[in-house]
Amino acid sequence: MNTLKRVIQRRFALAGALGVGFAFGISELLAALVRQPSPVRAIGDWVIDNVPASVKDWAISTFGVYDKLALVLGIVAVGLGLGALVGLSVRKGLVGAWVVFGGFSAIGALAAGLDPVASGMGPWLVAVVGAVAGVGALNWMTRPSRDTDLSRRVFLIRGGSVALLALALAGAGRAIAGQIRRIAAGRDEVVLPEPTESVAAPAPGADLMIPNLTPIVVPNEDFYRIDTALVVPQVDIGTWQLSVTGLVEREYSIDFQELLDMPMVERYVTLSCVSNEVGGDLVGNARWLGVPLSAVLDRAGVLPGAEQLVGISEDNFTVGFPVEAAYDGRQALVAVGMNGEPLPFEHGFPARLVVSGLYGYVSATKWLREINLTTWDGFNAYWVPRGWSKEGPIKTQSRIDTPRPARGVTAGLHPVAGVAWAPHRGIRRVEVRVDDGPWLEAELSSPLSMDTWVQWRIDHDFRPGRHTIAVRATDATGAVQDEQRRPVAPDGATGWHTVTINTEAI
Ligand SMILES: Nc1nc2c(c(=O)[nH]1)N[C@H]1C(S)=C(S)[C@@H](COP(=O)(O)O)O[C@H]1N2
Ligand SMILES: [Mo]
Repeated sequence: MNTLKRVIQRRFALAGALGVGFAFGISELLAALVRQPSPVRAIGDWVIDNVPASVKDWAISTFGVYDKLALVLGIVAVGLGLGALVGLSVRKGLVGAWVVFGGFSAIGALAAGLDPVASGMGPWLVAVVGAVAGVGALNWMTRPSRDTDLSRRVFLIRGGSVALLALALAGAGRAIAGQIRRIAAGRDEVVLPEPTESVAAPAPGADLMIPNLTPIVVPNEDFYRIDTALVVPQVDIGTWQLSVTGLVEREYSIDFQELLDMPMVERYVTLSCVSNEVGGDLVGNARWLGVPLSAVLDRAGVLPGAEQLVGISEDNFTVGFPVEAAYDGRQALVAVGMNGEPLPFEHGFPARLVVSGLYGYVSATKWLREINLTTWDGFNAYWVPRGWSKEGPIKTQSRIDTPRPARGVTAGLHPVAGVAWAPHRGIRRVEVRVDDGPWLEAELSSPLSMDTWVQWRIDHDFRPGRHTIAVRATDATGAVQDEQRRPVAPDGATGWHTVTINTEAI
């Protein structure tokens, strides 16, 4: 193939990719306007719900909190790649283009139809318009010279316009969708009630205030976020209802105001994700405002046969945990407030479950819609058939926050500090070892409660050179954190966190 021919081939491929980009852009905007899930979002949601657990572990460990962005970019890349192939065939006619654009749109519409927010033919409208617009754009970019050669000038002007327009449409679609839902949700209007039982503000010794040490209460914007939602559900509190169903004397539903009118308490509780690696940051501590779960259940009257409490979200995510967790004295809340504000959308507005001592995947339903009481065998929650343990008590863990190799450390006296948690058991002791030295007991922050993490610190005089620091915690029952390294699946990682640094002489 000569060079000119190759250049032209490339132009046709690019035109195909741009056509798909245009179809994506139009469908983002149209989906926002008619309030349907966009095809990219719907396909992403489908992928999230259907990938094997091993792929999900890989995605979280590779991309961390950017796993969803990576998925969206991946879907867009596949689309553009298919578009490029179509572009190469377009000189023989538009049949191939119709097949691929139509097929991709149909998949988008089918996936969107599975989404709880989809309505009727809405997803198909978005799909048809997207496909027609995509093929139309491809035709427009390539037609003037399809049977000759696609001239550079024509292609630059038309291809460039399509690219810009596609980006503008997609951007507008995202912005409008976000804005529409934000306003409709009514979060800005929520006034949280005063708790009947409030917690004291952290005493001076509750936060050791060491540079680079995680604060004892993590601000909402820094709090880790893990969920299966590609687009954060923004539930309208005007229509939101919480239902309590299943093995109860009287099922009931209440609206948001009725929930706010129930007795409110405030609790510090540390949440942790089962996917948190040893030393990882998928753990956080906040002050939650909410109704005790026991009060929500008592209003329905739990029947003796009820063993498992299933929390169901607006986006049909489910958790399941023993009903006793609502009654055995641990802090279990239907929470509406986080660190003094209504729950952020990312963290479950308008209401979520918070259960001390249980990993989030079995307990912490965000965007809560229904609490269903059933038997232990009666239901498997979302992650159970995906290979995760049916019960998920949080394992005792500790983490070194400072020093860390990335920050570079000079020789001399430095604080060694971090956090340790064993929610609802509490932390009795944290020990630190540098190199082959003895285990030294660390100073602990005064705990906010037995449901929260503590900070710990020792000071160590580092000689120049390579040092390995290890930490281990002992919970209030006297059990020492498990030394054996185990992966996060199926029920949470174990092992001691170690950090190796190179200190340099000053
Ligand atoms: N609706 C919904 N709730 C959910 C999840 C989810 O995927 N969907 N993930 C759970 C998991 S695995 C964890 S670790 C916590 C995380 O809560 P956060 O994002 O507020 O930190 O939410 C839980 N609640
Ligand atoms: Mo999690």
